[in-house]
Amino acid sequence: MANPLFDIAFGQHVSKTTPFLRLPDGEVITHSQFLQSVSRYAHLFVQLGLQPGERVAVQIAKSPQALMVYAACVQSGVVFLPLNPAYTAEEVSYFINDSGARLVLCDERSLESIKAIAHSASALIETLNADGSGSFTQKTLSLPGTFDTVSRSEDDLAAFLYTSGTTGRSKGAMLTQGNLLSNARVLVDQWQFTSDDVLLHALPIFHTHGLFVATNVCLLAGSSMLFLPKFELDVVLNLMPTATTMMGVPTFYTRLLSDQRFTRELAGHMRLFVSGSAPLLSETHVQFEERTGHRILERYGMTETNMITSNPYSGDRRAGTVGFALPGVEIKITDSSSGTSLAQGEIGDIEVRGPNVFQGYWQMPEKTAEELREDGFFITGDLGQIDKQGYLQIVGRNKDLIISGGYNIYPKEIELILDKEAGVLESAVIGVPHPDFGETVVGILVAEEQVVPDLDAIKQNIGQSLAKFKHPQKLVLMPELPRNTMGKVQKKALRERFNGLFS
Ligand code: MLC
Ligand code: AMP
Repeated sequence: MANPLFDIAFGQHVSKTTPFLRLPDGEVITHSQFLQSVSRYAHLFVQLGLQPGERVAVQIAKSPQALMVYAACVQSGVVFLPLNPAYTAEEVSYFINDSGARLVLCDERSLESIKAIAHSASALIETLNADGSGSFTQKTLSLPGTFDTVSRSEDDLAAFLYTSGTTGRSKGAMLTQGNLLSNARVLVDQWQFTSDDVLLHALPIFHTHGLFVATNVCLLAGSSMLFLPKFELDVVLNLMPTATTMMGVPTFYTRLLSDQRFTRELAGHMRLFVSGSAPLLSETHVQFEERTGHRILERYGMTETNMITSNPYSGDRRAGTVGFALPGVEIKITDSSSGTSLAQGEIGDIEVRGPNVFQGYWQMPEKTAEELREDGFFITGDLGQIDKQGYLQIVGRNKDLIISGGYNIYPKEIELILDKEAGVLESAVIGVPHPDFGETVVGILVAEEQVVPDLDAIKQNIGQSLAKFKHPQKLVLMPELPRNTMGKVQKKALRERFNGLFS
């Protein structure tokens, strides 16, 4: 096949005048309208001199046009690199330079700050705003609505998704067409998506969940999407009776349950609710079933691996578990130090192998070798156990990571910034339970002798460097950090101490 991902996900719909995207204001974009714009965008990539395999870094709001950029990248063989619009210029600078992006797409409002970064990295820059306007779309208006799809193989790269690391340095996970396609095929089958489905899409599209899981599944099945700019409770409640499925992070489900308008009748037209990206509390699962009669289907995945496991569509969806390995995907539980497989029921590292697993981290062979074994097993950094029936339960993390509202936050990245602040001797960043976001960030600071650090100034400074969702919700001063005999900071003790801060 000439370009497997494009042909199967997008191209198969080229002449369809059926709805693909339904927008909250009632506007409908059909498959063929969508693909005509995609072709125009692909032509512009060629005009701008982009070669297959080169990267396009995209920091724009969620919109139909943003999705068209993804599709145009696939059609022209260019690598799609989506970035959270919440990232600061400092964060974006790292991604542009590290990836060697040839083109940067940003909102007009951030043009001033991003332009200098793009120029110094010798990247081109164009704008694309939330309403679809901008220099990029302007230049595509006169271009043809058909494009000769560039030939690609399943081993060619389709996307780079940056994922932060325990060292504080983000890594570009390289995902191939085959990684994305194999996973979407399995999920369509497992979750029984068809062209009758209408997915309530309220997730961001710069992460695996909203971009690949939601969008690729709908494309492969020919389903349509109610495409919302973000999760807004009123809008979601209003539109739910016209949808059949929803994918969300646990915060979506706790927010729905917190509203009395969310009733069994309102969810009556829905056939499936999927949750992932962060742990779904068993009590949320139970409350949801009591309220709606639906059992949320929880699944487990990662940027590097796409989806790994899923609870069954037809069988027992078990609260507190993430189900079984997907067809074609192998999982095993191993001993952290030796890497050997553990007996059934024991707790250890979750490792995964299959066509879903990425190719490695961009220009970081040592990091890749640390996490991706030669035999193809990827060490997820999550700890789990498999019960007698084969259900996987995630019991913890072997990596210092906080998941807030489905966003991953690596404490090291924040600690490196806090440690540089005036009057701060050292810091420790932890995640503590939060009623809305599941976990939230707390920064613990130890002051230099005889100094009282200015916490307000520190908060302000953090804003220059880090996206809002990574900011500590609270900064606390302590005389010293608890350490074990090896001198390692005991974060568990800190988490226990500050456990009730937000409850
Ligand atoms: C927003 N804020 C957050 C936040 N989201 N803070 C911490 N954690 C978050 N996740 C900040 C805002 O900047 C704002 O700051 C304040 O919190 C309140 O905003 P809000 O309006 O209540 O938040 P909202 O915009 O509604 O966003 C919450 C959310 C959103 C949960 C809807 O974060 C979201 O869509 N999360 C999904 C993340 C996701 O897609 N993850 C998938 C990763 S892929 P202020 O101070 O300005 O008010 C992956 C693999 C897999 O993990 O398995 O799927
Ligand atoms: P990311 O790096 O953003 O792709 O996030 C991947 C991480 O999210 C995994 O390593 C897990 O720690 C976590 N995760 C994803 N799905 C689940 C789930 N259903 N339950 C618990 N944790 C999850």
